[in-house]
Amino acid sequence: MSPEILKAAFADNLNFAVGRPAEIATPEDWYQAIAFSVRDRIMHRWVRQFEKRNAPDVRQVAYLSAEFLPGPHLGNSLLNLGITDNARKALAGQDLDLYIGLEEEPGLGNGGLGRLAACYLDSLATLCYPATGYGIRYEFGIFDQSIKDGWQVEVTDKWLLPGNIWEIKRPNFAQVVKIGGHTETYTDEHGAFRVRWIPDRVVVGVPYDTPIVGYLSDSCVLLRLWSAEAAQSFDFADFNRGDYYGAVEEKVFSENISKVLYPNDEQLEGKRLRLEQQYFFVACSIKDMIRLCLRRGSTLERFHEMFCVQLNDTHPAIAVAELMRQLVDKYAMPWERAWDITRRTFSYTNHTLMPEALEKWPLPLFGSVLPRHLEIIYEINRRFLDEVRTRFPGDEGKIARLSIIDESGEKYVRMANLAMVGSHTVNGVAALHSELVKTQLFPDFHDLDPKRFQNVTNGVTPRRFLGLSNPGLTRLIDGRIGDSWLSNLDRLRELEAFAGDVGFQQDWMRVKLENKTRLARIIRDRTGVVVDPSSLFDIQVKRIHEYKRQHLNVLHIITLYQRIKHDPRLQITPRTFLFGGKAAPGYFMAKLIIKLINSVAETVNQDPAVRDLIKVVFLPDYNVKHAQNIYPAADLSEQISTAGKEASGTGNMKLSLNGALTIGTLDGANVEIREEVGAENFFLFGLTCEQAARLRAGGYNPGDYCHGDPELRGVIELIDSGLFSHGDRDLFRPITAHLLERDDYLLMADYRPYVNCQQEVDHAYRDRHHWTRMSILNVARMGKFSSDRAVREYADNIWKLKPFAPEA
Ligand code: CR1
Repeated sequence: MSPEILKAAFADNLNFAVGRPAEIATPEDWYQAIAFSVRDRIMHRWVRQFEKRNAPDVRQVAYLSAEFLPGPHLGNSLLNLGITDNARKALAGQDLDLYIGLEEEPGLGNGGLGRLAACYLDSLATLCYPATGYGIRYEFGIFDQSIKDGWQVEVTDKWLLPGNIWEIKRPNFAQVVKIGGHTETYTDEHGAFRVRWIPDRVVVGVPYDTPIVGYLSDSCVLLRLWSAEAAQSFDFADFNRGDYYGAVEEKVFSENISKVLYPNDEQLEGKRLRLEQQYFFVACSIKDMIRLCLRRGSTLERFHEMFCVQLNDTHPAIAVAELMRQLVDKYAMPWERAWDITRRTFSYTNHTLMPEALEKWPLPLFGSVLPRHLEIIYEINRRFLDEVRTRFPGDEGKIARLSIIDESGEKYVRMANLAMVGSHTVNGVAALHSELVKTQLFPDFHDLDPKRFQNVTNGVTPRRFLGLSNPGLTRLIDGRIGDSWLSNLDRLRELEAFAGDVGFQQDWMRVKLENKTRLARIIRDRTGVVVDPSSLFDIQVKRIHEYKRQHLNVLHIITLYQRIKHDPRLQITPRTFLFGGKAAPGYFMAKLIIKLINSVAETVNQDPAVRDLIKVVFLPDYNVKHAQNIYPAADLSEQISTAGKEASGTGNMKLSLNGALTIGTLDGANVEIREEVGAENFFLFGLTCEQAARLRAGGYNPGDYCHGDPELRGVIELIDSGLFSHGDRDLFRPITAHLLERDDYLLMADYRPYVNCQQEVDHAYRDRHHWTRMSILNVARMGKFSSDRAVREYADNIWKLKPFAPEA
């Protein structure tokens, strides 16, 4: 697409879609004109694909996810369409990056799980797989984070306020969803015994479609997000009776369902509204698939041949019961046949072993929202447990553990068990995690049917996280190995040949320094802290969680601070410690960790004795947009979770892909990253998962580690002294007390190995050529962690899905 054509398109859209004369157009107007022009081109591909997509033999994947975190669309769509340079030319003299930067991102996810879903859509589109991502169009996404006096403050995310150019409302495909009420039995016209559900509320789900274009692929996938609307805007019956406000209230009540994303990451929120959200988007999506299936002239007998449905964690697991309800209650299919179709349709990805994340719903709550589904679940469970009993007669313990209903105390519906029973395949998200899914999480299901268990190690899209975010490095790589690596990441391996090339190393260092300089400017503008771009950028960005151990990083910072204070002539590698991440609003310890980071930052950054050797920064409001500025500037990637706790991690992949070296534990995908890049190019420390388990089993006493290590004791005492809290000795006591008394995440045990490993990092960074060689090798060996590889594995091994056209 030539610059001239784009120029005309921008002018047309400024005129016709935005309605502003060029002379007075603001940057926001220009952003809109460009976005409309890009959307036009995406829509053109979407329409062109219509026939292919709707051919009778095309099977497609529906990716059901309560969260999608795509990031701003404009920059990525320009890149994927291959028109960034021409758009720049078309704008002759205007700043395209400024316009790109104006876009609000759809923050419809918490962290890794939602971002993974977005990476998979990018790869599905790029690889020409027929796919739809189904989710919720939250009016308010994940809160914006600001920092006041060191504390996190949550601000409502009003992402829709400026309007959203990328979505198209499709009222004609709206679906009605029932909620609450009771069930009745009746006999149908053939004399068969049937059940009907009389709800006490109905809401309408209206889909908003965002087409996602693949990288240079001519192909699109759809992100279809459901928004809740009142069944009728005004209930005129009430209105006529004079209950005007009652009618409006009902409307507000219905629209609540898609109002706000629950801001918990790996923490169950057992609220009625959350269950309603889950059911709402699942019911709309299943009905949408049934509609498409029938429209394409197929019968529901073939539903599983037309659709495979991936459950992104247990949030959409109610889909198992909903498909059964549709097939049995609405379409009068015999139970056995419906169950066979259901089992062939679903597969389930587990994303966490954290017990507090495993979803379960109190039975009374579940029954009051979904009375018919509860009955269906009882029946699924009865048949399933009968089977189990024949295989393991008399093993009541096993039966209790496998049951979808937890009856050990207060009764619950276990969503993971429902997902397991209703799926043909379950997978974990990294090799280690998938093993733990078998041995720790679902050992009884594994005994029952080991073939059902698979692993698909996560991946990330190199388009957004290298091509778009790191243009400097992209150009440098292009210059050596050509540009086809963005769609074939294994080709990065050709960079190995240049790892020792001094000229290439210098270019590599120059690009890194440019990226760090840019980030330093952002840090100064957003926090006022001045950091030195030539210092080692040590970065930990991710949700704040005790198992991710941001506070272990802080213990290291205080250790260095203490050493510098004790020895005024100490020479260490100057470092900038950068943190970013949100804490769940109700997670006290995580919020206190943010306060601790900011308090240590305040003290350390201002102390002249530190001689600027270390700087500590907490960059507020970590999101996809900010992440894109941070990854390219990282020297060191902190992946320091307690072994066995991080299912995979994906930030670890993005940082490594941008040339950061990792300091990390043998956890999640770190294990495979280390295997790929080579142990000599990875800073490993800490307990393994088995060692951690043994330590806990033997009666772990964290206090012993502290007392046996004077430096560690000094660090804890310094926190407790009030030095970082204006004399308040109690402020951080919940953290230090927990570390000394319980230390669930084994910081005390891992402290010394971590600090020693950091010393190796310090030394290694002084040899810049060697460091740069390691950095190049990290990038060269990241091929495995492309989401293209992951999506192909899902397609080949789980979905049995074929791309539209054979790949070139
Ligand atoms: C895991 O904690 C993983 C992502 C994506 C998260 C993280 O290690 O990379 O999923 N889990 O698979 C999660 O959000 C609800 O669970």
